[in-house]
Amino acid sequence: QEAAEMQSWFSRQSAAQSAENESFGRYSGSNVIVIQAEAFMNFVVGRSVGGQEITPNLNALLKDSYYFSSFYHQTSQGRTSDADMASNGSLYPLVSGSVFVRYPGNQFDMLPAILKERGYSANAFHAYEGSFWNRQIMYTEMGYDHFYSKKDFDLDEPLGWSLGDKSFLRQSLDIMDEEDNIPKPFYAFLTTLSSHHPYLLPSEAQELDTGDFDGTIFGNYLQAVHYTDAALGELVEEMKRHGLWDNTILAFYGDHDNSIAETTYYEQFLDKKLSPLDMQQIMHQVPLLIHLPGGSAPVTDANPAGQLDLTPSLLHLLGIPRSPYYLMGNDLFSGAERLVTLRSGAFADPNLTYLPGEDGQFASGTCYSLSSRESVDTTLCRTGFEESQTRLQISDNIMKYDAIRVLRSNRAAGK
Ligand code: GP9
Repeated sequence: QEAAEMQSWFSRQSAAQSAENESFGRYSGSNVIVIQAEAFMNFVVGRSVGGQEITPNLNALLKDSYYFSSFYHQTSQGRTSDADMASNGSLYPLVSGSVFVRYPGNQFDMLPAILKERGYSANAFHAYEGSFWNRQIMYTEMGYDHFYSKKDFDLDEPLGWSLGDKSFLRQSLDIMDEEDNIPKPFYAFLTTLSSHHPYLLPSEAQELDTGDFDGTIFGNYLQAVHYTDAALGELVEEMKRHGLWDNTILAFYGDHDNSIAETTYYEQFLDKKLSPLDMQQIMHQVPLLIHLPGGSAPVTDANPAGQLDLTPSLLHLLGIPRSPYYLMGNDLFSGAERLVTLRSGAFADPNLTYLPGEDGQFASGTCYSLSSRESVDTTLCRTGFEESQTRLQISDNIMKYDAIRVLRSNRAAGK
């Protein structure tokens, strides 16, 4: 694509996906805490096993939060790092490899850097080796003041690969709340780890009775998600204790699926037969919760949304116009209709979902109506397919040609 074509796509998207409505800037100056939760999928939300809620804390928070119940992870081979890139940089993952590893030196418009321009401090927290997914380097490029990695935490709750999420979140909040460390307002990005494959928690941390799933990887997964949910509940209590609850936007979302692809587990858990469309949605949807300072009436937004939408949406709440930035996602608070594209070329809009076939050619895919959940004439999905291909191509060119650098310099030169 020519730079001019890319620029005009961004200008169109920015105009379509922003609105200076009543929520624009309503939370201007608030702190922002974003929690990216490992393998935390949407199908567990509001569900129970053996009469026990799997995510009681998330369920309770939803009572005064926004809940995006058809929120897609948009990751590919770069897994957790792709989720981070999509959410903080509003760009797609690569077909192969991770942007964090392959293109850390490119120019991007990243949420931490944007907020720093507005007087925020910005810090990343993840209790694992700093070099994993090239975070140590990428986080500097992204504009964070500091990346608190494994070496910065007291390993007082060893669990799985590293520190348990309960201690991780508690210690992160203690760090965040020391004014000398982190001036306010702040942006904090936290990546959890305890619910990582293969989901084996020590027996004392297993609090669910998973019944027939006991001893299976699926049962272990439910235990792990339940543990992370408990860690979230403790974090909320700590935020209240630290006086951070009423002046902070809290966003919580899952990074990607759990890699457990056997349909039978989900059929048994949900007690119904599942279609290919059902399975695609289960494997690609993660929850997004946004709790606003002071809380809100509960809002469930069931229209498709995705990780690329996080940064434009947070900017909206903070009253920061997106127009100067090269962000591809939707603004979830603009009221505009949304298209959500996955790396595979699958997409969802409010009416249709397209699932590509083996060869990726348009005609071999299947187009579904979301109201009937039946397949419909494939040509109904052509416009969404073509626009999705355009988006993926633009994102790929941004990576390959460091195109945001070019677009910025063209703009500075008045071209
Ligand atoms: C490790 C963690 C896991 O630091 O983020 O990443 P994943 O294996 O899920 O991509």
